[in-house]
Amino acid sequence: MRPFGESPPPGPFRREFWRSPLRGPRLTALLGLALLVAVPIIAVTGFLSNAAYYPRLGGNATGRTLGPLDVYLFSFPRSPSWVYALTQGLHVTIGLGAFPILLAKLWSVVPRLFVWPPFATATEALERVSLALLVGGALFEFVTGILNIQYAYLFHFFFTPAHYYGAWVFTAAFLCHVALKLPTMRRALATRRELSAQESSLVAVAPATATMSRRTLLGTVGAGSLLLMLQGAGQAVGGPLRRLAFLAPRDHVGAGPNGFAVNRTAAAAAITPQQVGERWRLVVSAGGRTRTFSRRQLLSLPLHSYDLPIACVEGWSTTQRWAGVRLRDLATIVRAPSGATMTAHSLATNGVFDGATLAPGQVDDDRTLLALMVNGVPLSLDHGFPARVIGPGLPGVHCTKWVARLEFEGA
Ligand SMILES: Nc1nc2c(c(=O)[nH]1)N[C@H]1C(S)=C(S)[C@@H](COP(=O)(O)O)O[C@H]1N2
Ligand SMILES: [Mo]
Repeated sequence: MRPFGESPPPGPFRREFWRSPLRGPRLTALLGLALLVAVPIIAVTGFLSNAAYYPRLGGNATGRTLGPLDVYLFSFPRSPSWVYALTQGLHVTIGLGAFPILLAKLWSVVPRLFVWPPFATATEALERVSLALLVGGALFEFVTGILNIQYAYLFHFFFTPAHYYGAWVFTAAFLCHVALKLPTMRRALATRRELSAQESSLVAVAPATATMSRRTLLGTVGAGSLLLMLQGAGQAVGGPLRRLAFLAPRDHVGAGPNGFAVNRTAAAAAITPQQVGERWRLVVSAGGRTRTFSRRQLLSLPLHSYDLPIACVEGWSTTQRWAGVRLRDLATIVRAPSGATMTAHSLATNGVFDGATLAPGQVDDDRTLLALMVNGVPLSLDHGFPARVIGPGLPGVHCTKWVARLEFEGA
């Protein structure tokens, strides 16, 4: 069977089309090595993030039904309380830093994507498909991830499952690719000699004059990567380092003790002063039992305070001192069964994260609070007044603001 003609069509399928003298196995291998370090960190922290979100609990699945790939063999840890800020900070920071390297790597091998004939044997066809999954998967993961940082859940129901299942495709294709290419990479890194166009299909057959050196190219990619990582780290670590986050999409809103980053403002959530005024009540329920609290009644319960981060999936984080009632204490008041989950419902109803379910371990943790105060003053409306959920190791999406109702459900 010969589905393709012997000679390639004019254009990118001809080797002479690709003229940069910078391309070569060594450049590709160096960029590949950098990705070989970065991608496993990004992948592992990404899968951890999915586990941290507990999508197996109904209230967290953002509308999707769980599939066979939703395997969770462990509960996400809660100590240290910044564990999720760390894993997700790494995911986003290293992901941002890896993006220029990925683009440079794709550029360095782009002639390979246009080989002629596209495939001659079934094995070659299979290899092309795996390459398409690798390149497509990588671009899809990076582009959706980066867009999500800027447009927090722009895709709403789409982002979480798409980024998650895309990650499986990308990870599988990446593992195959590494297994196939590791020897080539090692060989290329071991040989100092420039290879000829006959020896490597990455080398141009009719090279143009160089407009920059390979060193300049690597330096530029490295500097871009470093800059993105510094800005990512500024967001992830917060505090004074936040100044580094020159692309930070989350601004400070408010001043004084409430002057720290806000993802979703009260205005965006369409919270009205009447909803959170004197007539606001918290409804706590377990089984058929229901108790109602005013904010004053909540403030008269034992209050506890802890330094805890809000750590968003978008990679930014901010640690503040929160004070409020332990969820555990509220569970006791309504006689929730031990091992109960807790679902928070917000006054806001126009967002994707106007509620979330916490797992039993998170509910029982001393440090998981229905926060009423922050840094010694009442929460500002933008930070979730009258009450918000906060706890150790929780992804930001679990820290429901403007809470109206807490529902404990038996084990
Ligand atoms: N009611 C409500 N609470 C919410 C959200 C929301 O959209 N609605 N967003 C969550 C997300 S994704 C994060 S990261 C944190 C951010 O807290 P902040 O908006 O105070 O910065 O709030 C969480 N609480
Ligand atoms: Mo978030």
